[in-house]
Amino acid sequence: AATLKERLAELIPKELENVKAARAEHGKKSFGPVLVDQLYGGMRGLPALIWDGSVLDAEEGIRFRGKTIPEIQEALPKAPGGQEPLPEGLFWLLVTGEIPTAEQVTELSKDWAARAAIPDFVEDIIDRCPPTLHPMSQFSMAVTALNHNSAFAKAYQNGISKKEYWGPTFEDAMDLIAKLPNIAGRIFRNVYGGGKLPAIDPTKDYSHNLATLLGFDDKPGFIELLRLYITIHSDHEGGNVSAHTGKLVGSALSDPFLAFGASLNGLAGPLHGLANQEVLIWLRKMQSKIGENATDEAVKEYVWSTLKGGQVVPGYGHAVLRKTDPRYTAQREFALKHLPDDPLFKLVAQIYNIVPGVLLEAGKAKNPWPNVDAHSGVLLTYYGMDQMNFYTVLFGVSRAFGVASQLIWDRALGAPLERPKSYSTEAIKKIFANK
Ligand code: CMX
Repeated sequence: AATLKERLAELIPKELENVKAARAEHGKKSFGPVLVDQLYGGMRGLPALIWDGSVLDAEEGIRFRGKTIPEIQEALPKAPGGQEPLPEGLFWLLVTGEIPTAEQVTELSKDWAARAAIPDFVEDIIDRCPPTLHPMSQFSMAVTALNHNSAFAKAYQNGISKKEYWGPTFEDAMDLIAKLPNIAGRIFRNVYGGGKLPAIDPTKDYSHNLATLLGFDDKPGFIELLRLYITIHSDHEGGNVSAHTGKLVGSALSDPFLAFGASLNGLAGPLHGLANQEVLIWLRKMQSKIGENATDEAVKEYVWSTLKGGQVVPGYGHAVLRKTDPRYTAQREFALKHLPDDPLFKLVAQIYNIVPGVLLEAGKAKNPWPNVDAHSGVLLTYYGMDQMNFYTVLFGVSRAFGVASQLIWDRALGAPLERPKSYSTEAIKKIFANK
């Protein structure tokens, strides 16, 4: 069977033709008007990017290469005895658009295990961070420092031809993903204790190894959770802050480590990936204020007090989605299967029945439904990971899968430097003075 790189080499010439044909047929067609409001409004809804791994529908949620979350849960290879898809298979799907065989997935697990070691100086950088430095800042520094050994940066210095960019980008993308468990595990143990970092086991899958490095591999449920977690957090089309940042920085031909380091800094914001930490903090505050097993009325009042305090309800709302996030639903189903009686899960389920009504009544949020971040912390807490400010690191490990696969294609298809046009308010006033 072909390796991922061999399969890519076959697919790239076909995709170059496919893009050429699409541009020849549709290149001069208009997507409709651009409103001045969109320039001021965070470019919401502005068609602006090509992103092949996944497309987000406002009503239905994400599809990875055309497949919904339930469909990939069904179709992708599982670990022996496991029920959740292996993220290795999701990466193969994101890169090729094809479902891999079990054997191809096993080869990826082995390949990543073989690439997993991080340079000594990167270990030193992490070890020198004060434990008070947020894990996401440590994570981003370590990933950025991996640029030291970038195959792409080296090849570029040596004058590689544009046609060959994708080869070393692929190697960097694979190295990036492979090295994240060692980085995440090291940060976790430095910040929260847990002793010396164990070695990667080349016979185990990626999620199993990540669980081992974090110190949670004695819980089979946690390993299964990581497989699901990494799969569903991997990609959410191209316009979200972390994905778009990676693509933007990559478009300057910054290598995948520099590009993904930038993605992580965006993911670390509270309106984006940090929301999964914020949800748990918010839930804990609520419990300390109104107690456990609080009535619906008391919860409702607490939600209102958050809004009246000028704060957002973390884990709810979305810039694109207008229905419950299927990533939330997948995690809820996992909870119903593995921890139906967990008190914190019950609170999350109770909130699910209350927050949308309050947000609708408040009348501001365009989407009152929960997003991915409303649920993940509860599942991690159940298995003993209650270190909330580490949660976004796990989101980051996962997001590498989506960003890395798009970076490979951007270099394969010769994606240009991104450079949209900006205007000052003075310029806008002048342009539209008499219109
Ligand atoms: N709680 C309170 N107010 C909210 C809200 C929420 N959960 N979601 C939206 N609103 C408010 C916005 O703050 C905005 O208020 P202003 O008009 O005063 O600025 C108004 O409703 C309109 O916003 P919107 O168009 O519905 O939402 P945006 O596209 O601007 O923002 C998002 C989307 C996710 C940032 C927002 O819903 C939010 O802040 N949610 C809470 C944070 C969160 O869960 N983020 C994680 C998203 C998923 C992820 O990226 O990981």
